[in-house]
Amino acid sequence: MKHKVLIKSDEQDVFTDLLFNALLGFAFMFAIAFMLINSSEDSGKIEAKAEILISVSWPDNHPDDVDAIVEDPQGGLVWYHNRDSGLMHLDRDDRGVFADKMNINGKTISNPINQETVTVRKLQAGEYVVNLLHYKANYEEALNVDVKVEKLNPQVELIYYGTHELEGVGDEKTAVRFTVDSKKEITNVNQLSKRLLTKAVGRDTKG
Ligand SMILES: [Ca+2]
Ligand SMILES: [Ca+2]
Repeated sequence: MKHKVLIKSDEQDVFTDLLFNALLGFAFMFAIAFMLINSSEDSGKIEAKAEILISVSWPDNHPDDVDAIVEDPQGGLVWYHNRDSGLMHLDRDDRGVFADKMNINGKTISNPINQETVTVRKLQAGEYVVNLLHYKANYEEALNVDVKVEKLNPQVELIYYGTHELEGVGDEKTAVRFTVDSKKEITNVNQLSKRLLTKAVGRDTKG
């Protein structure tokens, strides 16, 4: 039979082992958690990377549906029917006031903003064309649409800002064209008209 002090010492050893294992377990979980946090931050950075931001906006609460159509140097199109080309991405098809009301926790929240944003994720040398399409018109008078093009790297640089009038259903206008040269500089910003809808038409209409 062991002496009372020795028994106590054994119990303490078991306890110390348990405590040590528990601490080791916690340390391990912390390490895993940190690795997960860091990796998700990293992938987030990659996801958020953009070279050019193209914003198309029209007055808040206006019921008209305007569509941004952007063509890249390879002839790839991004628009409401094809929101992602791999190199370009359209955030959403803003349809005026349609689908601008959301139900959050039983309350109806409305988003007055009318805006479509296209991000160019990787610059290709050649010409980009930004067109506007008046997909749905509710009034006789022309609709003013603002177009902004920004180059984001190495610092934010405004390439173009202008207002364009859309004059009814089916009206398609070239808002701006610009060329990316071999040094990734923007040149030849102009408004020469180019129809992109002829390429896009027949592929789809909205439901
Ligand atoms: Ca739209
Ligand atoms: Ca809207």
